[in-house]
Amino acid sequence: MRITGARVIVTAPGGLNFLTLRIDTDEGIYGLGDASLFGREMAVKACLEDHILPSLIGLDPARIEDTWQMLYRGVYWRRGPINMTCIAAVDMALWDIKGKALNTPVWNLLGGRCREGVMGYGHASGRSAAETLENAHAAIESGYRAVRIQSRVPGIEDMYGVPRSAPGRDSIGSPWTEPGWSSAKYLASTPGLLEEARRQLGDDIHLLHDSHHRLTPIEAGWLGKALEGVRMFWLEDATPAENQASFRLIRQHTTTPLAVGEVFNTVYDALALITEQLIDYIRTSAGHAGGITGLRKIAAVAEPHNVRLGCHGAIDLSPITVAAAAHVGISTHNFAVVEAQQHFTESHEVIPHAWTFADGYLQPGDAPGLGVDIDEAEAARYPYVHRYAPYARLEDGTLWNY
Ligand code: GCO
Ligand code: MG
Repeated sequence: MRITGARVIVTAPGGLNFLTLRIDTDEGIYGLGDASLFGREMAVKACLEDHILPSLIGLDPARIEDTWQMLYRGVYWRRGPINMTCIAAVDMALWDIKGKALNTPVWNLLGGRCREGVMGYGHASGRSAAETLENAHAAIESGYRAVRIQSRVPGIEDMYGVPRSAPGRDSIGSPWTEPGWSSAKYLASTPGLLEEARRQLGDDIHLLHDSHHRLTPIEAGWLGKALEGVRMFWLEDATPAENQASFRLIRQHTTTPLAVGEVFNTVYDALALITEQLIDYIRTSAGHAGGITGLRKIAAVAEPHNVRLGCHGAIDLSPITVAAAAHVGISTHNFAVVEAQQHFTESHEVIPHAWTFADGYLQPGDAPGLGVDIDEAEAARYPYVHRYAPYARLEDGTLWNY
């Protein structure tokens, strides 16, 4: 079999941009991969179209590892989100082709099932603690066993992870600003929110929380310590992790489990975190960390260090990345949980899939390959939109981490 063509399909169902790579072969089998990268979509498209796709024509699609190494090791400029998202898309499409060619699901090629389902965590958020907890009860009623709890902090109008003050105010067009972040206010209210969540939701529910890079390492240590009585499943992205040594400091102060790495692209971004056992969960996704091959390399390093995968699965990653997580998750021993934020209805229509999510667990299904497709007529109904994450600023106007 030979690769005869490859192209990128851009669509924004529900207003979120998805990039899908389709690789065609001379035997009529095609594979799909997710190339979505929120806020930098067109850079990924250009990198694929101008630099990567021409080099794939004529290659044997069965040579997944060799192609991965060619695009990673064979190119002078390594790592980085744009490059690794491109590699991810190619890699997923090749696994999809291999599964279809052998008429078996990708999870079977990865070693077969090692669990009955992949636990997914839901989101509960609100503009008050009461609203957040009401939504958490609803998430549990809908079947989730693990829930991420985020609430607006009194005194901060708009912040990551909670409904906006003015619905309709949006990030379309150009980046906009979320002013008034205060770590002091956040730290004053967050332990109480999670204590109340534990009290109301009981001991059987896994509780998660995402600080979204807002804290300094010592503040993160304080928060982790303050949350120890809650027995959190994890505290996510407590501090930015470019400096992996930050986590040594956090670890000295708290036994609250730590998750980090949705913005990482390779195992090297987390090597010290993993080998020094400074974190408990690595958040890398197939979509942003070199595909199924990239994720497996990370899982292999993490396994002997007691670090488990807890993949990023926000709705700006397409249902193809969810499929990849389902196939890796069902067949990888140290896979703990996947973020299972519910996609918009339009996203399911544009990218139909064999994976299902019910009673808190993701199932990859039995379809050959990744079990995904793209309806290009539907996709064409949702043109690209300029959309960015906001800029966070402190109360005095200083730019802060979003
Ligand atoms: C999460 C993430 C997302 C990201 C988003 C960026 O834990 O789900 O933090 O909400 O902010 O995916 O593109
Ligand atoms: Mg996050």
